[in-house]
Amino acid sequence: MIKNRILSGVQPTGNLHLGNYLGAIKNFVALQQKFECYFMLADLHAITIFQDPQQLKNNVIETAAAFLACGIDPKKNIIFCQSAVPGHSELAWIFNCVARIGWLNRMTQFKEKAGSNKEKASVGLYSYPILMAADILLYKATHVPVGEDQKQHLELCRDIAIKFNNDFNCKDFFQLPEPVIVKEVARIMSLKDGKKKMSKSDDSEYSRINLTDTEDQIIQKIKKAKTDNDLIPSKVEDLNGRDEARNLIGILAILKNQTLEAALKDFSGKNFSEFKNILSDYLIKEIVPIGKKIKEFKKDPNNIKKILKDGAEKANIVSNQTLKDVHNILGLAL
Ligand code: AQP
Repeated sequence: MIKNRILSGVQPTGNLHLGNYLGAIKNFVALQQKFECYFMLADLHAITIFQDPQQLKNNVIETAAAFLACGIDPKKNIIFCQSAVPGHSELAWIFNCVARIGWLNRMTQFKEKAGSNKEKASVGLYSYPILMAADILLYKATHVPVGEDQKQHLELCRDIAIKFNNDFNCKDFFQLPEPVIVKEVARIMSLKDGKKKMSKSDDSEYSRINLTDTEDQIIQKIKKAKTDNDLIPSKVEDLNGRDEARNLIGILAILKNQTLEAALKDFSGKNFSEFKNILSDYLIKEIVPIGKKIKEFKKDPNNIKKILKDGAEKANIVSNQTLKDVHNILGLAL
């Protein structure tokens, strides 16, 4: 029985931002101390929405550079590109035959991502959670760090594991992965609209802080970040209905490793201009060094490619074993 294995990933879709960092990558860095970690660049997930091929290649290098710049250690962890391990696609197909259409129809993220034009969305976008289940179960990951938006997909992964084990009478073949809910998992919202999450694909650069932003860009973006005309309150409940204010104060609280209450205490009764200067300072301190390291790592793409190749080799060993067992269980490829 595997005890402590994590699988997580980030789509190489460019513009890595503060949300990806505080909501995911920073937590990966902490998790590597306690778990055996598989961190993947989820390029097969990325292509559920059209990606320019050359841009995708660049984004893979950029995202891997960001992993390294943030402190993920390639000697301790397996960092790899999803498409370099064919087992992901194969197990996803097998799970397509296990999962039920009704299960997928309940996935709210598809509804959000496909928007009003569902008929025009790719089939891949619809079956994305099946590939995610394959990603996790291929390595028999025991734990998956998830934010709110991914909880439903992890439930689906568990349902697939249960049905597979039952249908094929192989009790416990797939262990049920547990969510790792990082305390106060950061959900960082757009700087322009506190109801929308900060996102790589937002057309406006002013909606997000990129990990490669310069000091000046951070200052400008925070200056222009939407707030309201009221003063900063002293109580958390007074932030209700003030999404932009809550978001900015929340970001500062995370950066200072404080509760929202404590952050409010420092600023209650003040307006946002002084607050924004301090927030910019904290962001610059945290983000600018990462951006510099990303640029350094990107200067040597061959080093990054080597790390990904080594990672894929290790990942393929585990993947091939799982697939061999699955073939046996299903009566495939004698
Ligand atoms: N705004 C966010 N706040 C907190 N966490 C976030 N994540 C993404 N946005 C935020 C977390 O980052 C990890 C990697 O995300 P992803 O690239 O796999 O996909 P995503 O969630 O679709 O990210 P984006 O930035 O919103 O990209 P696009 O615009 O391409 O869809 C995940 O753990 C995610 O929760």
